[in-house]
Amino acid sequence: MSAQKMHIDSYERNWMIFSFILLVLFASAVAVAAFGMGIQVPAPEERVDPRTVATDPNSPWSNPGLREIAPGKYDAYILARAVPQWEYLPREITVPAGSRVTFYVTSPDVQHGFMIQNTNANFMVLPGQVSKLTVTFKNEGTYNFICTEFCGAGHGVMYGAIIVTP
Ligand SMILES: [Cu+2]
Repeated sequence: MSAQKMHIDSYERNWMIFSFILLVLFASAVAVAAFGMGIQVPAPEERVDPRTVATDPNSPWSNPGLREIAPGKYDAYILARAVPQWEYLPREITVPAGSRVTFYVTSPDVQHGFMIQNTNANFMVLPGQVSKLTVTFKNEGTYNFICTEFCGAGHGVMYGAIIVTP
């Protein structure tokens, strides 16, 4: 007894082959972006209590700012807030060119955004959650960051800058 050969219409078979090629292409594109170009997806790092995150002395956001953890490597703790006024703390960060900065951003009140111009950093900042992303600043210059979520009357003045010195 021989196995019966299944009949597939050539039109249908060509579409199946085409879809399979597309799947392989998309998977390769994701692999190249992740491993070859080092593109990361912003991930929720940890949960925090938004009521105490800015005031608890054990919370790094009670004293937001830049910490050098190794030569050329920094952790930046940034608080995005709407109360008492719309702002980022700190509003300005200065690092030398070539620095690798890991941002840890959270909000004690409402939802904000965090987008650094001329980089691939663009993520949401949610109360109760820490958003983390690492950016390497190869070239000197001023990289403005802005809030990308409408967060109230002062949304338009919610911005800051990363100054990369030579
Ligand atoms: Cu905002």
